[in-house]
This record gives sequence, C-alpha cells and structure tokens, in this order.
Amino acid sequence: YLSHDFESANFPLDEEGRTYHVSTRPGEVANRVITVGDHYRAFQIAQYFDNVSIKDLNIKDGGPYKITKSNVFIYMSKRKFLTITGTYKGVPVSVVAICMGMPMMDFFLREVRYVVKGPMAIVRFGSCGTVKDIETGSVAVATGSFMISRNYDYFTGNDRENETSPYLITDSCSADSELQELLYKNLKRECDSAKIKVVKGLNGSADSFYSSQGRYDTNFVDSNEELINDIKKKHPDCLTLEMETYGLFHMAKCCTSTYNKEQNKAKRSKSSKNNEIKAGATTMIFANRVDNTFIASEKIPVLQERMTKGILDALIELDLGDDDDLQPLEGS
Ligand code: R1P
Ligand code: URA
Repeated sequence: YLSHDFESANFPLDEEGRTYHVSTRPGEVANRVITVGDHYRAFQIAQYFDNVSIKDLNIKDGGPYKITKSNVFIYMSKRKFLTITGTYKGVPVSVVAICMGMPMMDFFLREVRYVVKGPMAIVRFGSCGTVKDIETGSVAVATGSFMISRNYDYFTGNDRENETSPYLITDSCSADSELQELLYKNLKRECDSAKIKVVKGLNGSADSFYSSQGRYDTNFVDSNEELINDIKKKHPDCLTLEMETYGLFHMAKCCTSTYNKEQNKAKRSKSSKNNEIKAGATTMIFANRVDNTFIASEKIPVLQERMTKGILDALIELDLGDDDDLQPLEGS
C-alpha cells in the first residue's frame, strides 16, 4: 500500500528523505511560506510566482506526483498536501495547501520545519466567519489567536460532576508583531482601491466548523447556545472564527529556539540551530454570524487576487535575519 519504505517510527522518512505526510525533502520548500486550506487558492497564489504561466500549474487531481518546471516545483502528496515552490520578485517562496483543521496544521508545521534550514516566516491565508457585524468579503488580519475545543467529557465522561463547561476556551497567543504590521500595511494598499475593508483583531480557532463555532445542528447534542457569548466574554476583541490559526501561532511559540529564549532557558550554543517561525494570518470573511449571511461565490477569486499580492509582498519584506538561509530550488 505504501509506495516507499520508511525509516524510523518516531519521525518517518522515506529513502529519498521525504516526510511521511507532506512528502517534501530539503530543498523543496522555501523559508517563506503561505499556507492555505484550498488547492485552488494555492494555484491562484502560485500564478504570481516569477515566470509562471497558468499552463504550468494546470495539473489534474490524483497524486502523488511531482512536476518540476523550469522554476517551479509542485508536489501533491498521497495525503493531499500540495506544495508549490518558486520565487516571487526573486525571493524563494512556497505555498502549501493543507486542507482543513488542526491535525493538518500540525503535520504541515512539523514536517516542513524538519526539511527547511534556518528561520522561517509562515502566513496562513484562509477563510473565516466573523462574530462582529462586518460585511462578508472583508479582510481580517489576526493580531493573535485562541482555541475553542469541545470538552468531550462534558458530553460522555464518567466523571461528569467535575465537567462544568461544554467548551474550553484558551488564552490567546500573539502573531509575530512585525509580520502582522506588514500584512496589514500591504493588504490595505491592495484592498483600499477596490473598496475592500481590512480589519485587525483577535481570531478564535475551533475544532469544528459547526459545534465549537456555535452553529446549530439538530442531529447532535452540542450544548452551544451560549458559546458565542462565552467567547465574547473571555475575548471581547474576538473578530473571526476559523480552524487552524491557533495551531500555527501556538507551535511557532513552541519552536525550541523561541521557547528557550522566552523562558530564559540555557543560552543557545553556537551550533544550535535557529528553528524560529515568525507566524502571521489573514482571512477572507466568508460568513457573517450576526446577520447570518454568506459571501457570494463570484467575489472570492477577486478577493483572493487582491490579497495574494499583499501577502506575498509582506512575506518577502519581512527580515528573517542573518540566518535567512534561502535554499536553492532543486535542480536550479
Ligand atoms: C472550513 O470551511 C475551512 O475554511 C477555513 C477554516 O479554517 C477551515 O479550514 O479556512 P480555509 O478556507 O483555509 O480552509
Ligand atoms: N471557515 C470557518 O471555519 N468558519 C466560517 O464561518 C467560515 C469559514
């Protein structure tokens, strides 16, 4: 069933050095990455890479397969992680589509961090709902993110007396401040002329599109009637809800070099690697949870196009420091 043998049960790699799920190896992913949910969004972004024509990107679904064009690397893993690497204004960049949810963010982050040397900048570019009355088709830049999870034992645990709340809402974790500013500045520049509103605020990442975002579903007991109010009570500046950003921001804080520095742990030795991740996120507002409206589909490609330029400009403007180890593309 597996097309390759893998070594090590702890962190499986195939004989070519590819990771188990994302299936990339050193040299195939840039230090600057945009991660999206949707494959079509990934292809649309890659059209902005230097010297890329739409024809280069017109691949059929159904990997795993690899197409290496003159200056663009494309690989779809068996698990449907799609990686496209090229350059933008001469700077190596990648877009990685990860589908949806926190486990996919975890696979992506750990496996991509493993194959890239030096500091990284990662921007999530997704869609979201808003709990404020902001019109659909607007753009949000995340200042930070918190997590909303279903408290499973509340529903099915044996020790229900101690389970007081059906949902767990964490404290927030901030975005990289410089990346956040760059995203806001560049997105404003691109969106203002098209009269697209750009707002900044806190994001909540939920472990479901439905129950833990306060949607009602009569097929299941979700006990979420008060959830949106509870979210607003704990995080009054919450603007948006989606499903991955907290995973990115949290894990960026847990990269060993960042974590040790912030905890004042043992100084990094000269040989210790800098595995820092500067993380940011921006979303298109698809759902207005106050007036219950959803974005018109024809607006999405236009919005994505505007945002793509702003995000790519922010990503390459960010200073990754002297350690910025821009790796050449395979075969270049
Ligand atoms: C749910 O529809 C999906 O949309 C949002 C959520 O985070 C979730 O992944 O983001 P993407 O549009 O990036 O997938
Ligand atoms: N994605 C989400 O996770 N929630 C929404 O409301 C819209 C898009």
